[in-house]
Amino acid sequence: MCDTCGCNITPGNKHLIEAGGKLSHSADGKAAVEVLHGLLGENDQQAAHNREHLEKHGVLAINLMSSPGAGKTALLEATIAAMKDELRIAVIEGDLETENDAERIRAQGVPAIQITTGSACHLDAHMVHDALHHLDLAKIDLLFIENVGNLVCPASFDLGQHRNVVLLSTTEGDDKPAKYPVMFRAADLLLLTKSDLLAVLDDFDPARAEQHLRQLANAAPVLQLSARKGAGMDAWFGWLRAETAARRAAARKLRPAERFNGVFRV
Ligand SMILES: Nc1nc2c(ncn2[C@@H]2O[C@H](COP(=O)(O)OP(=O)(O)OP(=O)(O)O)[C@@H](O)[C@H]2O)c(=O)[nH]1
Ligand SMILES: [Zn+2]
Ligand SMILES: [Zn+2]
Ligand SMILES: [Zn+2]
Repeated sequence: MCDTCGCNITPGNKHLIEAGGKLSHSADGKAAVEVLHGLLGENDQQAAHNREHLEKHGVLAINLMSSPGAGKTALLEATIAAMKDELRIAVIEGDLETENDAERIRAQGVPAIQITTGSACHLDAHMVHDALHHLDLAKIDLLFIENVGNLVCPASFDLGQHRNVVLLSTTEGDDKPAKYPVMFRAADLLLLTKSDLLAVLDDFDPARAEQHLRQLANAAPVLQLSARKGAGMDAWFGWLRAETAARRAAARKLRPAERFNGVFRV
């Protein structure tokens, strides 16, 4: 749970601690600690339920995380433009206040559900669940969840996703994995974004960024790309193709057992 900044309570889960809610307590310190642990448990259960929804339909869900402005929405725009005829894509957008990112995605012609988190600096599984019920999962192959721009809290909340993709832009410094280890340890893929700016930035070394990731014992692939200029995007598309195909194959394996509902189990 987010032990770091006390932002555990979100518009998605606050019904659990309000009067009559499952975790409502008197306000002494011990109760507060119990409530926070309770919220963590509830989040994980909700995330498992979200994953069931997704897996039933063979949807691959990717949690995109980065600091603010690292290029998540720009990456999504370029990815949708290139791949929307090949994969059925939808997006859940997390932001503190505005609907701007969802509007940018809708302009690409795919469904986008905006979650405004208010003061919470991350998405949690309850907020994502509400958004899932606004999407027709039977018509989606690939669901991107753009988390709130923040290198700390989002890494602590399971949303029910299958993969974490973390973006690190060339303008941020190559030592970010060392400074924000929880986030970078969780990465299944690291994207070094805005590679077009490497030519003018003399202090970002992609090899050093990768070295910092390896020092966290994370063997995830590292790709360099520019959503603006298109460089390196093919490797990212290839990764997406492989991951969506694997998810569909896993869903096909599940289906026969479900269809027979145990009656013909041998
Ligand atoms: N030079 C360059 N600029 C980029 C690239 N990708 C994004 N940008 C710029 O970086 C800024 C932030 O991009 P966004 O895509 O909005 O970043 P974000 O991560 O979605 O931001 P938040 O949702 O606020 O966290 C914008 O001015 C983009 O035009 C890139 O590949 N190269
Ligand atoms: Zn927080
Ligand atoms: Zn964005
Ligand atoms: Zn549900």
